Amino acid sequence: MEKISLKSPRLLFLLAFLAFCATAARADTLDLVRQRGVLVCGGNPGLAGFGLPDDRGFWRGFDIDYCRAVAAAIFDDPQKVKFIPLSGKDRFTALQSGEIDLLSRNTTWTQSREAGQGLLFAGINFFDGQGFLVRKKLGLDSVKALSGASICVQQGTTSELNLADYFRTHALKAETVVFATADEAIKAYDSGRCDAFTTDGSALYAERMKTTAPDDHIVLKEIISKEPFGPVVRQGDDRWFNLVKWTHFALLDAEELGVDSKNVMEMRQSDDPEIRRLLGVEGDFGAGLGLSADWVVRIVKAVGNYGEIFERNLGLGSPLKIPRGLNAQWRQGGLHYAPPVR
Ligand SMILES: N[C@@H](CCC(=O)N[C@@H](CS)C(=O)NCC(=O)O)C(=O)O
Repeated sequence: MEKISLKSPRLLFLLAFLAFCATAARADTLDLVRQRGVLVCGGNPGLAGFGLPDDRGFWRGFDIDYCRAVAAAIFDDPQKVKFIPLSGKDRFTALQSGEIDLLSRNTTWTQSREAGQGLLFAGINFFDGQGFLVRKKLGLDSVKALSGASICVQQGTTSELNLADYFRTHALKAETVVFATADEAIKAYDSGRCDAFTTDGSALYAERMKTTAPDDHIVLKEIISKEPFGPVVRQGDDRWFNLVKWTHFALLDAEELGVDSKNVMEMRQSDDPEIRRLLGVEGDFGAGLGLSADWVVRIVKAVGNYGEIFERNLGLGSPLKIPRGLNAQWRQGGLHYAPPVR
């Protein structure tokens, strides 16, 4: 075996590398982001409504607005974000390696993605479930009727795993055809390579628009899984985790309390103690996050509250026309229920 001397360049390199890793593991993300002057966010480059650069390269979408909300909380400027386009397969490595500070890309919260990969989900910002897109003319009315069909699906997603589970547990046969990107999968489906295309219900709305004749396709009513999406950070930096988590809660609390991008400045004069705390008029709830007291004012001024973000990107006024459904506030029969700022 080769001996390594204490002065060996390889040993010195190894020690330097270990020291670098230890520093990176302990690094304070908020400090790094401030020094850099920009937040680095991993986003979806191809999913209308969630993440997609427009013709001029300006990133838009529900997940994109979450990155902008965090940038607004830190810099009072929602444009101080650099977006890194990530595929379903590459998204977690980009976060683990430190290439991005935050992953915000229609990512389903699962146990193994969190506990098994050194990551933390900062909350659930979109409640979804997996569905199927099929040709209307087939006259199908249930997923079970797809037995024996070929189904297009994207690699590295929960959609791929759920599909296998569902067909096995229901003793159905399917030919699964796997693609690296959604574009390839939907093109293959559209060209007739598959009888169905499966993914998150929300993405089916967006992907159907990419087919040559969107009206020739329908989304089956059945949902075969739970797909709770949320922003993701690395483990080991509690303050950063809290900052992202409370940005999400603040967006929800603002909606619940009727604070929006148009009225946020005048709402600072409100007598309601909950609104006064949220907007930093009473108390200092930003300090624990490393932010100034008016952190929520900055967020809401820049991107609006949760409801505004939803409507602009996904809601009935957007091309996707997704109803609030489970994504309504708890008082409206939905599942969104944010802890209070107090
Ligand atoms: N929510 C699921 C699926 C996420 C996913 O990647 N969905 C596809 C839906 S079509 C997508 O966004 N693809 C966009 C792309 O690869 O350009 C997960 O976290 O695994």
